[in-house]
Amino acid sequence: MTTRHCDAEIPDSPRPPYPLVSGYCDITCGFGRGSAELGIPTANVPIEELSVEFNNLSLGIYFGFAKVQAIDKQLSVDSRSDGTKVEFNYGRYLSKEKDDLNVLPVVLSIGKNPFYGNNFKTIELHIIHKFNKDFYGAKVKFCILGYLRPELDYTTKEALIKDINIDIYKSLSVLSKDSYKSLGSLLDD
Ligand code: ADP
Ligand code: RBF
Ligand code: MG
Repeated sequence: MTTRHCDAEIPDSPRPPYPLVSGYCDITCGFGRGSAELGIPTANVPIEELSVEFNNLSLGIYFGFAKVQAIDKQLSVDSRSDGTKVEFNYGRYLSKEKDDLNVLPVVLSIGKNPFYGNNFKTIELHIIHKFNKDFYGAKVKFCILGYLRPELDYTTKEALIKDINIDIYKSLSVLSKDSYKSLGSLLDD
């Protein structure tokens, strides 16, 4: 497996403060860059909905599991700060048969996206699963099981995409070990 200078050592099983388990959080909209620019969508969750343990974590890239839940609400439209419109469907197209509602592996970015120069922190989840449609307004519950690396600046978009793909590969590899995989049950209701 590729080893990068920035890679943290990942223990054989999660060590405190992990596992950290969230409640169900709202999926809000960001700038829409994840899918459009990187081809890597991220479900953004409001940091205010997370406990102090989550908010005290160092900025960086993490892995764990996530579970999405639809809510029963009428479609609505919200506007991004740049005026573009986003349809909130609250997860009505999520499919149990397609495993969309399962406990799924996730990579998370907690940070200020230095490549884009944000001046505020976001918590974004890229769920490692192919969804057929977006699910703005749905809820997501997740656990963090470990830390991968600090967030970095890049000179090209391609270099960022390459690193995210390594993050995904590494996370899937760790999450397949029994000591990590068994913790998916933390998200059972
Ligand atoms: P935004 O900046 O509004 O968060 P993104 O381009 O990051 O826009 O897209 C995020 C949206 O894409 C999520 O809110 C979710 O509805 C949808 N989505 C589709 N596939 C995934 C996935 N695998 N992981 C996370 N979100 C996904
Ligand atoms: N943004 C950065 O500026 N630097 C990073 O090192 C970085 N790593 C990321 C790793 C993962 C696994 C994910 C899902 C996102 C990462 N991002 C990073 C955030 C990325 O810039 C952001 O998701 C998009 O701008 C869409 O909001
Ligand atoms: Mg996003």
